[in-house]
Amino acid sequence: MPDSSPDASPPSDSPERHLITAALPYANGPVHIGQIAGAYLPADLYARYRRLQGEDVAFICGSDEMGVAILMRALREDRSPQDIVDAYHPHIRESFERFGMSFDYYGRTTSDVHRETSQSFFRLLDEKDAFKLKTEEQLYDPEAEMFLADRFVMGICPVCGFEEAYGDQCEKCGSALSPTELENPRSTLTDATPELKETTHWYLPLGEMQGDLEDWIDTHPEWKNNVLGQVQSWFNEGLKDRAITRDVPWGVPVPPDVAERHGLDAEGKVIYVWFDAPIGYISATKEWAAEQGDPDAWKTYWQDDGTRLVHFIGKDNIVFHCLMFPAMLQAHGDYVLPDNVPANEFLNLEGRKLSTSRNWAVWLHEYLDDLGSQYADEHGDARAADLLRYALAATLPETKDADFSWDGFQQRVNGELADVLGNFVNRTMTFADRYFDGEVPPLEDPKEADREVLAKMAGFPDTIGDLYEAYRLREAVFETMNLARLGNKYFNDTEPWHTRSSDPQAAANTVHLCLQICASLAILIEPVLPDAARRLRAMLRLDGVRTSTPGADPAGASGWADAGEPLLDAGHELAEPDILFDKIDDDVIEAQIDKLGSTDDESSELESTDDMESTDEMNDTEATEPYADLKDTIGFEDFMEMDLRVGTVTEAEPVPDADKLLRLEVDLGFEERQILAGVAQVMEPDALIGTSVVVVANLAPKEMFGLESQGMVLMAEDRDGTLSLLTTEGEDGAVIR
Ligand code: B3M
Ligand code: ZN
Repeated sequence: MPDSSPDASPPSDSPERHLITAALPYANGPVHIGQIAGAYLPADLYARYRRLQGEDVAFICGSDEMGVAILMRALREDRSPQDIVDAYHPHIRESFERFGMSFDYYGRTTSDVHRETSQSFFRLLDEKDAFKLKTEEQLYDPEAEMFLADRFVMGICPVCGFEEAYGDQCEKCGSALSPTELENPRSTLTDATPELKETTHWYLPLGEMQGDLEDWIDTHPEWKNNVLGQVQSWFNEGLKDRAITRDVPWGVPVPPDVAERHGLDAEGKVIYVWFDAPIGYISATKEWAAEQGDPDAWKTYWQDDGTRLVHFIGKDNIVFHCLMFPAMLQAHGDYVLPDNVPANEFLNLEGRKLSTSRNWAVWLHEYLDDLGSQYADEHGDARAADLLRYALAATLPETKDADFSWDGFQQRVNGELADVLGNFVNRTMTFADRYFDGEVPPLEDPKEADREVLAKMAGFPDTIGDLYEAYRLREAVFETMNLARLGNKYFNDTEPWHTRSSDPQAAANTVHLCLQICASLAILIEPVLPDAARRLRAMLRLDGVRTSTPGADPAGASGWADAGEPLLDAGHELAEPDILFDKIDDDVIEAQIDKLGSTDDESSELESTDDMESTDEMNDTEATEPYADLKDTIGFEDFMEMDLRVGTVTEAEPVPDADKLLRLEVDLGFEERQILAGVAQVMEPDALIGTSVVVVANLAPKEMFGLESQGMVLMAEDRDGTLSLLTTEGEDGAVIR
């Protein structure tokens, strides 16, 4: 058996080879955020990170189209299983694409290559006498005239007592089960109490394979505790032989020649879906290799010791990826074994367990339809995807179950993406645009604070990279945002809006270094925010850097490791500043919360997505909130009475006891004003500093909460009460008319 330990890796100057898989979703329904947080987003973050490091990555996924889960849906809807997978496979693939999943290949297990690959695998193990054949009594539904495999039977879990355990697995405790182990079994087809009837099946003798599996698992003490814990408890119980064939009418057929070897008839027998599905990773890699014009390349990934095979899955798939599939690979002998299986726990939604039948779920395609359509440009999906990618990455259930809430989502977008990252990029770009002709100013005679920020920046790629490599993705993303936080703090501390006139070179140094931080961010944020990274690179005109999109690398490009060093030369011309993230309004959040728990079946929603959202929702807002009435006409002279000026906010802090007010110091060029503004609930004080605002400069002073407000800062108020600050590009003191 090939050795997959790290010492077998190629020398460090050649790129490491990574075969990264994400669990193959059953093509029997749309994808929801629980699955995204469990397997897909973590896999994508990791694959993108590895590509940015310049490593050799094959990122493989596809639809799981066999098995009882598909058949059940088909029977329920009175359609053929093929019909079901033909509808959902493209739907899921498209949702993933819109979400920015960067698979190198997305296959399907109904393909010919897959049938051939899984049948040969089965045949080879049979010829090696790796299986046992057992004739046993199994649960049979006399009404449906069918054996009750897997999900066709429900009952009480013998391990944890959960009452709705399936015949192949308890979704509560994760135990792999056999239908006959369930207490009080009943048919999910007819609700009948099953009878016992004799049949012959192939078994994977996991009991006998336990020793080899234990030896192998022992070589991986670095795996996550939640994964090792589950595996250990199965070892403690003692592994049981698992049937790997079924008497059901949908699946990869048991090859007739293999049945004949044993004097059996293959008719009506298929390979168990958990035997063929992981082989789906192999068949998809074959198809990918063929598509690349190098049909044998799949072997390098699967059979060469240097490969690091990593399976991203949810916790309910641990037993299959850590024991059953490795046992199959060991029995085969030609394959590498997984280097890691970083399984995640579950994601709850608004404090409750996700439930697809009760529609207590956020469906990926609906999220993208709803939030993506808010943007006018053709990148709406990608922009909306970034927000969800970030919010989910920040709450990944890596060590324990985690909760997704819409308020939390809004908080992450508004308070972190917009106020921290977006604000940093925007104030930097705006300053460069306004005061340095849109060019990178030179760095000269850096002061202590400048040298310090440069030194700190240098450490980020390694710190973040180490977290990715330890599969601590949530922390990796948090640490990435810390670079933007560092940028904001440095911008605030060095006060370029003051030094601009008092010490122009100091202001140039601040902007120079802030632009370098923006360039680093344009690389380091890409795993989690691929579209924002694209737009930030365009703003900076940052060319010649690697991207994490498959096959899109310019040769000799700089990548992850270079992000610690300055990437922009003095004099480099920048593009126009652009807002990286818009804030999410309350009504968008409320609409999403309203959707939860609605009784619509997700399948009918899938079919009606195109015509569904067109009129209703959009007209709704327009109908309910009237525009404010126009005020009486005034003369030109009346308007000219008002003295409106541009000013830059130089300080901002909360006003004690007043939850709506912030105390601002505003520089009007010719004088400083203290102004109280009712924006505390919409903006972070830090986010305001350095912003150019519109001030009513001749308004009579007014005292509030013991402080004098010397003017007013103008804001726009939407019909629903949402406030946004009016910003401008004029110089401080400029007259607005
Ligand atoms: N389709 C179960 C799931 O969707 C299964 C994963 C197969 S991975 C080889 O959770
Ligand atoms: Zn259980």
